[in-house]
Amino acid sequence: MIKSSELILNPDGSVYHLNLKPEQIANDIIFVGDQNRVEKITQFFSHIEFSQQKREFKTQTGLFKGKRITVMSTGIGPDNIDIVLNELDALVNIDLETRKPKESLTSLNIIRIGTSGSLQADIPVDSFVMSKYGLGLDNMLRSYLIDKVSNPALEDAFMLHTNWDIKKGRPYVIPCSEKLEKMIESDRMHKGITATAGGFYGPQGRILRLDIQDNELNSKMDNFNFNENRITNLEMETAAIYGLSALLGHNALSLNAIIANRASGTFSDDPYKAVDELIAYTLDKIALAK
Ligand code: R1P
Repeated sequence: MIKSSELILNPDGSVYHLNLKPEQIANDIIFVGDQNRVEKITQFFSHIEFSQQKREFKTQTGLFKGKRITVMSTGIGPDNIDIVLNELDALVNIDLETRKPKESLTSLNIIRIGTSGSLQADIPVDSFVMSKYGLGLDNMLRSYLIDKVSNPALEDAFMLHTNWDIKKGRPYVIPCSEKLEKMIESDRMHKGITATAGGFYGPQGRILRLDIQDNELNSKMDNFNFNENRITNLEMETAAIYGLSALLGHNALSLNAIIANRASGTFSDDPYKAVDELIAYTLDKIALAK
């Protein structure tokens, strides 16, 4: 039995941060970072059966072209992903009455629709990136036993190429779900490794007033190549989503609208348009899937 200090439930029986009960979520789930992006997606639903928000975690479940989908905001960063994935998994794979893991486990399909900065000059603003791998620079996942899901060869190559300082912790690499990759891919998508940072400024090489540990990290990342996979973009959630999903038995795929190009120093004139297009693209692919 999992103690009430470890799996915290609210007085109504919902999980602590997400404020959700098992029947309120669908098997197909879309993650967004920004809580205001939830309704940009659910505005296209024919029916919304449920709406909830606690802190930055806003959830709506409804129907799109007959398919039941949950859309949920995760807020920013891998620490939030730890909360969201563990509580979502508890909703489907732990009996909240007995507080015991279920014998038969459920696999959720999780697709992130995010925004991100490209590291490659030829992946311009307003394009879409699908993350074949998540490269976690943030350490969150290292609190778990990850040897069965991580990719030491790719991690070692990255550390060697960038002369990575191990004081920052060992990066981890986790692949996407091949099932979701096949469902969503098309010529419209750039594909590659998405680096996930544990912060927005220093951890992504942005210098305002503070010196950073490695000024050259972004340029070293942009010419890293491992078996024809290069690092396409930099954001703050993908590797953590891939890692916890792989460990817990869920399928995950991360899609990002590129709103900044760090190589050319440009920012989209209309970042919302690219996000809107990625939303329409993804919803149609989910609706078409069996
Ligand atoms: C930073 O501004 C946030 O934007 C990106 C980053 O990953 C980070 O969460 O994604 P979202 O737009 O999905 O939040």
